[in-house]
Amino acid sequence: MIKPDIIAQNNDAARASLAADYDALGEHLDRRGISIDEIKSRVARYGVAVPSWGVGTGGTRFARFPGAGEPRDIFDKLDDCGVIHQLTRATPSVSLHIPWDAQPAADLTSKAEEVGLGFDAMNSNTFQDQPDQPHSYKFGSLSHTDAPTREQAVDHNIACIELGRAIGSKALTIWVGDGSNFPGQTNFTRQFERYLDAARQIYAALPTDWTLLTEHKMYEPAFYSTVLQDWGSNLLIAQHLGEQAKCLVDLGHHAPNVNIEMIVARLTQFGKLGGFHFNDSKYGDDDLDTGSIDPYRLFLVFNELVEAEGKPGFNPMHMLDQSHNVTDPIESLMVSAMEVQRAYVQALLVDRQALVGYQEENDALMATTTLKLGFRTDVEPILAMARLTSGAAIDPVAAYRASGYRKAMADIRPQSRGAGGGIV
Ligand SMILES: [Mn+2]
Repeated sequence: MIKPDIIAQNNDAARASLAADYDALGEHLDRRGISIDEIKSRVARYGVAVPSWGVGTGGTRFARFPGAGEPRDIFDKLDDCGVIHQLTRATPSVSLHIPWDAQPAADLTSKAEEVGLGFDAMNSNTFQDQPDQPHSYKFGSLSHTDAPTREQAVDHNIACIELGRAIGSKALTIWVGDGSNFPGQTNFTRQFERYLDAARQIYAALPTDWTLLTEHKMYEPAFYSTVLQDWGSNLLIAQHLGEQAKCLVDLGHHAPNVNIEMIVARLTQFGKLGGFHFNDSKYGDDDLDTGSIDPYRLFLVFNELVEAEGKPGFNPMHMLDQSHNVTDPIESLMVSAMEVQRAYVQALLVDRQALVGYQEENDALMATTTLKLGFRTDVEPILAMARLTSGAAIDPVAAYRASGYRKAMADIRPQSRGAGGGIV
């Protein structure tokens, strides 16, 4: 973890200018009828989960260039996630990926407690073969033509639920790579039936206070068809399985230019929005840092989320899901968590009453201007003040760099090899 005096030094240097900026923004927002302190406390209560795999350096299918001091196991990963939360107070929980992070529940919970974190959704993995598994997922998992392979995939998901129960998780996220690479390779209908049958068995093992999240993705690793390729198929699954089944939306898992915020509205309208994987994308499932390419789209997604706040049963889970190939993952995750908070605050600033009025009057120009006013407001002083008052750093990246944490980890953790591609 970072020494408190490093954070204090960082904050002392910026405290006075932050106070001035916060007061100036407060006056401005006051004229718009908005209480800056109220917005600040809402953002201070907001958290986004960090994926355990996000703290390792990622790669592409061409290569992976390891960083210094990469985490060796889930306990190192929890240390890194603890640092992210310590400096930002924006990431109170970690989402585990099984079997990569499989360890005895007691060890996981005691380490999480030590670094001040909880556990978010469990993620199963049936897209790669594990050394000791009898059946291969080369041609699919939950939708495989072979019944024992499907059974193995179901059992793995149930094991994820059992471990999750023991560490206080409340959700299982299933993403499968099942699909086909050639027209004619699979029968779309029979493959989807097999998937639904397997998903029903997992759903039956779900504790009553859990949510089952299914995550659609348009393509990759299968390139001709994917069993769960779009939000329509995802909604069908969630409706088919029952009340506790909901859809997870990953911002990178759609065709370019798809109106994701409208998908969010549709799923919300029918009580089926279960959660998010935040990231950003230029072309496909690029897994770039949240807000790095299209912050306006992120804002528009949050506009729908804020619009739905308070709706009965509306409580989607929020998680980052990114791959950091050329940056220090801790820095990228801190910045991304703050970008998520930024979009949330900007959406909170939208004058919804005025917006409804312009929508009713079909005043397109004033409606879109009203929306954009939220996005155009520089809310950094609110985010920074929320961090300062909760004991985090005004400038988390500067404090992190000043701490020398990465160098210290590089001395302890051996350099990993760069061979092989693949995401983390
Ligand atoms: Mn995802």
